[in-house]
Parts: sequence; structure tokens; C-alpha cells
Amino acid sequence: MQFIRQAQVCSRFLRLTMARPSSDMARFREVFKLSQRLVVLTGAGISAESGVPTFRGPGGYWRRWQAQELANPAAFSANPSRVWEFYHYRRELMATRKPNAAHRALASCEERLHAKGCRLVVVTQNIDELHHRAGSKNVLELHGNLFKTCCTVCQDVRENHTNPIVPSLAGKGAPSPDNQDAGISVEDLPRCQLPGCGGLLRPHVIWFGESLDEDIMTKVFEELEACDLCLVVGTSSLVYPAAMLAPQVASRGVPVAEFNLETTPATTSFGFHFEGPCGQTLPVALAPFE
Ligand code: BV8
Ligand code: ZN
Repeated sequence: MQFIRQAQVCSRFLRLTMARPSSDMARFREVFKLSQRLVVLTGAGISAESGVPTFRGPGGYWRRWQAQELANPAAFSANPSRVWEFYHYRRELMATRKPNAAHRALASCEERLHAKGCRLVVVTQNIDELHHRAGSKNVLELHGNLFKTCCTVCQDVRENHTNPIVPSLAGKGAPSPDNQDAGISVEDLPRCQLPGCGGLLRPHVIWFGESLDEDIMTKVFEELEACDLCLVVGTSSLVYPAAMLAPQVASRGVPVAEFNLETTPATTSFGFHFEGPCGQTLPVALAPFE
């Protein structure tokens, strides 16, 4: 009996020590120095220090709804005015938000790696365009883009940075719970401008319950298959299928480093975990070598 007990304690200790990722930055930098194909998965946390609310932190609510209750097709068909107010609020917010040190560190790292024939690609869950505004060129947007619309009738997708996107949304979208729905009629919501269409437009984002774009996912899997290092920055790793991408890379024995304020359900599958605001940790991790 004694022997079995000891074996259990030992395997539990091994599991714990094996599972605990390293926070040794010098060790990470040795791995980073050799990397030629870097994939960086980002979530709402990378934009937090730019003043963009995350989904599950403070500010993750708009009025009395969580994003998930609005970011779905049923919510849009039930009340397109309310969903457009939510996205209008987020579009307007971005007019006063800008990339932070984490976004900039990724953009300059991409430039340095590309200059020596290596590759860095950002695979983001975010729709706020802050990676593009920081100068990142190689960005795959898993969940679409706040500044693109899609016609619900002819499926035409186009960029639109006009704020407000339609006059009826001017002054609308205030986030505090005591604000009432604007109750905008569908005629006055964004409409398709293609001749003979006029269909209701929706934000070109992937809502809960909707499949991700196949072409983008093909590119994402190609990049993940080829990478020799993967970073996971500012994501709770709760939303699928995005949440399974980094653990899949780790299961191939490729080093994965997580940058987050806290541990996540995926942390134990990674080799590195750096706790703290990524606006501070990422620039240190990706700093140029002398
Ligand atoms: C789909 C766009 C097929 C809209 C978003 C299993 C397999 C497949 C699907 C599912 C599955 N199980 C359940 C599902 C359904 C669902 C899902 O995953 N639900 C979850 C809640 C369980 N998935 C889907 O519906 C997906 N579709 O798979 O289609 C299908 C369909 C039906 C049923 C089965 C299969 C589509 C999901 C995409 C939804 N769209 N965004 C919009 O933005 O309005 S998701 C949205 O939420 C974001 O894009 C992002 O992906 C997610 C939020 O996650 P995070 O980015 O991680 O943000 P969060 O606030 O959660 O965390 C922030 C983190 O940052 C925290 O960890 C925090 O500690 C950290 N942080 C904060 N500050 C800092 C920081 N870190 C560092 N520094 C800081 N300063
Ligand atoms: Zn149309």
C-alpha cells in the first residue's frame, strides 16, 4: 500500500512541476533568438492598455448585456437597432484609442524578422484594427473587423470607417445601463448602396454560433503548421475554435509562451507563462538583440 501511495505522490509532483510553465525570460529569449517562423495569437487583453474594454473584465458589459448576448445572429434579427448601437459605440470608441506598446512591439518585431528572411504573423481575435494601426502587415483576423460591413441580402463586404455610419446612430450607443434602446427603424440603419439591393447591412464580424471564414482558417492552419514558436497574448482562451489553436501547437512540441495578467485554462499546456500587463512584458520579450 505504501508503495502505491508514494507512486501517487510522485506522479502528482511530476505533473505539477511538469505542468508549471517557465517564467524564465532569459530562457524564452534564447528560444526566440532562434525562431524563424513566429505566430502570435492575440485577444482582447492586448488592447486593454489602449483603453478598449475586454469581454470578461470590467467594461465587458454594454448597458445590461454581455457582448456574447449581442454578438449573435438571433440578437441581430430580434433587434438590429440595439446591435448596431453596440457596434456603433465600439466604432466610435476606437476614434479615441490607439495602439499600445504591445501592438508596437509586435509590429517592429515583424519588420526586423522579415528583414532577415524570417516571418511573424499575428492571428487576432480582435476586431479593433489596432494591430494594423501599429504597423503590423501580416495580420489574420479570425473574427472579422469592426470597420467592415456585410450586406445581409447580397453578401457584399466593404470597408467603412465613417462615424456615425448612418445619421440615425449619431449620439446613440452610450454604454451605461440606464440608457434606453434608440429603437431606430431598419430603414434608417446602414443599408447596402449597391444598385438594386438596399439590403440591411451587418457588421462583418463572426458572431457566436457562426463559423469562421474557411479561407482565413486555411491560412491560419498553414502558419501554425509551419511555426517554430507561438505566443498567446491577452486571451482568456475560452472562445472556440480560437482557444484550441495554441494548445494544438504546444502538443506538437513547439514552444508556446503565454502573456496574460493571470493563468488561463490553457496555461498548463504551454512552456512559458509571463504574468503582467503585456504592454510591459511583450516589449521586453521581443526586444532586439544587441
Ligand atoms: C464556431 C467577434 C462553429 C464579435 C467574437 C467548440 C468548438 C467550436 C465552437 C464552440 C465550441 N464550444 C462552444 C462553441 C461556441 C462558441 C464558443 O466558443 N463559446 C464559448 C463562450 C464557450 N464559439 C463560436 O460560436 C464560434 N463559432 O465555432 O462556429 C460552431 C457554431 C455553433 C456551435 C458549435 C460550433 C465563433 C466565436 C467567435 C465569436 N466572436 N468576436 C465581437 O467582437 O463583437 S468572440 C470575442 O470574444 C473575441 O473575438 C474573442 O474571441 C472572445 C473574447 O475572448 P478574449 O479575446 O480572450 O477576451 P476576454 O475578455 O475573454 O479575455 C481577455 C484576456 O486578456 C483575459 O485572460 C485577461 O486576463 C487578459 N488581459 C487583460 N488585460 C491584459 C491582459 N493580458 C495581458 N495584458 C493586459 N493588459
Ligand atoms: Zn446588398
